[in-house]
Amino acid sequence: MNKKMKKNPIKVVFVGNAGVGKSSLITTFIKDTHDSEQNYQISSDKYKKEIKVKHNNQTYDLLLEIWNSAGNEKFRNINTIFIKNAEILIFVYDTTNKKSYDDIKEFWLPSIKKDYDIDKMIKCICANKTDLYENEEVDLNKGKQLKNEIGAEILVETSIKDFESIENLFQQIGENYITKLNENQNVTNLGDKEYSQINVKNNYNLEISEAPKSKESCCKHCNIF
Ligand SMILES: Nc1nc2c(ncn2[C@@H]2O[C@H](COP(=O)(O)OP(=O)(O)OP(=O)(O)O)[C@@H](O)[C@H]2O)c(=O)[nH]1
Ligand SMILES: [Mg+2]
Repeated sequence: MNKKMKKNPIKVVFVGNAGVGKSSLITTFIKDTHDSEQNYQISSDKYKKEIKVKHNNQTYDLLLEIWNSAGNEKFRNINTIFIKNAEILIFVYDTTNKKSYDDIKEFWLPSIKKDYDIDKMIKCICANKTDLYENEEVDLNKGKQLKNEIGAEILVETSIKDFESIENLFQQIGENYITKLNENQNVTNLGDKEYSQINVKNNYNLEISEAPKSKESCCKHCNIF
């Protein structure tokens, strides 16, 4: 099966207070290792990662461009610049730190909403550090409450000590992305449709301008096997 090079990655941005584990989650996922030192970041950095997502008996190959950001208050005001063109927003809080949870609603959401229409983005709440349950300050019910309040599509619990939980985070966002893409195009199976003449500009900033010659490629973000 031919696997084509992905040209236009899906932009995923991590936000959340300093120390909640954004860098750890990303680097663990990318490299399968993590830095146990807590280092405050002074700028954002990005990573690319290809993931496979199963949906309706098909496997989609998605290329993610994962943007990390700095949670430290000194650098917060520059953070939202990196939200531009984001398709997926991941709000991370530390389950052992109530303030990091509260700040999603009190700081991160309003700051981002000021400049961007977040209704057009897939929103994911990530409750991190679940391995530290003895020090838990924010339980899962609070996570569910937040999910409803901000209209997030996804809520996941993660721990850098549990690689599967991080894989699950990325699977969930990938699945949600594909589902939304299907809904937006009002089709049930991308691979079975002819896309010639269709030029869809959907909420996720996707453009399908060319019909795939075979059933391998459905849009500029993904390939179907
Ligand atoms: N036990 C445990 N520690 C974690 C987890 N995730 C992150 N940490 C630790 O928490 C600390 C902060 O993690 P970082 O990844 O640097 O946090 P950050 O959100 O990137 O912070 P800033 O870059 O300052 O915004 C580090 O010491 C990590 O090892 C987790 O799931 N469990
Ligand atoms: Mg960091």
